[in-house]
Amino acid sequence: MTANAISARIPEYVDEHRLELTGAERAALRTMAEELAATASGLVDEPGWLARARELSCRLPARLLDAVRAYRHDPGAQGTLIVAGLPIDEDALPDTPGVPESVERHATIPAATATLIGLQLGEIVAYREEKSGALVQNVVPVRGLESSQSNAGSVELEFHVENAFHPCRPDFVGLTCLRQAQGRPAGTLVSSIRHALPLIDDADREVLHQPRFVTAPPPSFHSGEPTAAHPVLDGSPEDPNICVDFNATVALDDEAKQALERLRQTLIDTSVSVELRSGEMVFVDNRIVLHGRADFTPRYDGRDRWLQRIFVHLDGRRSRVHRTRNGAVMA
Ligand SMILES: O=C(O)CCC(=O)C(=O)O
Ligand SMILES: [Fe+2]
Repeated sequence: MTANAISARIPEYVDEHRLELTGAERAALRTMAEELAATASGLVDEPGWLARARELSCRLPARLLDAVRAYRHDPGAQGTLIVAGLPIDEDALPDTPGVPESVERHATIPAATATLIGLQLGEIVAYREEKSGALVQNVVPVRGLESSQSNAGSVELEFHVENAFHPCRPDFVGLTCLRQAQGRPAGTLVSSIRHALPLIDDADREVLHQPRFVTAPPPSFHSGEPTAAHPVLDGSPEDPNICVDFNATVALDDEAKQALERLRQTLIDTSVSVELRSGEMVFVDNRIVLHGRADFTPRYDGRDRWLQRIFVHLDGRRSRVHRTRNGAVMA
């Protein structure tokens, strides 16, 4: 099917939300991030710091607020929001961390910037059982974990919905690029069910809407139980949500297995590579978009690919039962 035939069959969504900040907007954002870096305690995970970040986030540049609001209203066909021109100075960064489970506890300019934007999209959350519950997590290659199906690996990372097994998985995943991979770019791969759906036949859609799949926690989680049987597609048949991790979801019968394999292939065929450069950030709508990563070759020389990740929920009340003392971390 040609691209035109595909677009004729899907509703008219914005395809990709994208904003390039002007020099003046970048300077304004830098001033806010610097103020936050100097706000006690200077620690991202501390409730007082986060409260100040939430206040300041209301004063982001107007075009950025507009872009975030439009994306929240409707994430578009590709389900991504890309913001370019963030105040990140690659030459001023320390070496790319190389240790397992690395997180950013300090209110650095990149961490503060992502937090400010994320707090306008929704509520920033984390999971105690993953990366010690830090709100800003480093996505870096780790020596010895090359073949791991986690963000510490460097082999191709299978398409997944983030924490697909979890009843309160993120609504959005935000990835900020501090440092691009050396040599060949290592793209974050995204694939939207809104692009893939027209290519899935009716029989497969019906199977995928039935609770014939089970999903286990990803390797980054220290504990957690596999789900009960769940559907992969859910909600509106013409614009469904998707919940699957091709490294962690298994079909419970042969027919479901075949439908799942065809879905995987269709999502690969309709995927897009987002090759972030330093100072660019992408949000993926984790309800309609799967993400993964191309393979790459780390050098472990302090100049490797370095992203930072945040998770965003739209409805804090829904996760309240998992969050102790009404904090940001789910138990
Ligand atoms: O490295 C990437 O581009 C994405 C990795 C990933 O899936 C994640 O950090 O959740
Ligand atoms: Fe992921």
